[in-house]
Amino acid sequence: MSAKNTKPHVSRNHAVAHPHALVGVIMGSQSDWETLEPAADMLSQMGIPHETRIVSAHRTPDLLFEYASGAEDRGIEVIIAGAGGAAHLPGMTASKTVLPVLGVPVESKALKGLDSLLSIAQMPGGIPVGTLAIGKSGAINSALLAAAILGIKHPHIRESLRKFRETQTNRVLGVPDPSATSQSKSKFRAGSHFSKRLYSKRKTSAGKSS
Ligand code: RP5
Repeated sequence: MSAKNTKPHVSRNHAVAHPHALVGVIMGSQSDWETLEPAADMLSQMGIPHETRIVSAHRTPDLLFEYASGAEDRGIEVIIAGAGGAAHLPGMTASKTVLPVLGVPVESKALKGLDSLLSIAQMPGGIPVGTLAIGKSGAINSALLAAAILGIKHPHIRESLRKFRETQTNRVLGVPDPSATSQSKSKFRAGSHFSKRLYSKRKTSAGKSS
């Protein structure tokens, strides 16, 4: 991409494009941002250029078509699409591009996201959407899966992912005792006080019997 062409492109439908984004994170509503923000945070943490946009399958269908059909030409390599309820955004996006589309079911108020999950996962044969878990776990994993996909072509992204996984493993191995976490520290202290009393009782009775 030339230096001249680094300004965000704004179409007549206001689809603002990040000039170097490899991942497009789209969502059906502003209300989905809370769920999708961890995906954007994880992409930032992995050093993956991305853009975030509200694109609604139902409220802005023309924008959805424009975004999905133009993403490949703009250099986007993976699309993460989050939506809730009758969640048609990931599937419709997938129908307009051959880029991999990762769907994040947003937890809906009425059905706790089961509606979103089924709407995204139950695609007809021929148009796949890689469907993640409901809510923030799914959003985080969508970014990690995007990193794995991008890592095939971009070795530095694969190494970022490897580093993330190593750090995560070491963090878990570093605290093998669940009672040592901050939440259970008070219990631990109480337990240790109790143990001390018990120990001194035993010592006393042991002393008596000897
Ligand atoms: C879907 O409808 C969106 O993805 C969102 O999860 C849900 C509710 O949208 P709002 O009514 O909060 O804008 O299209």
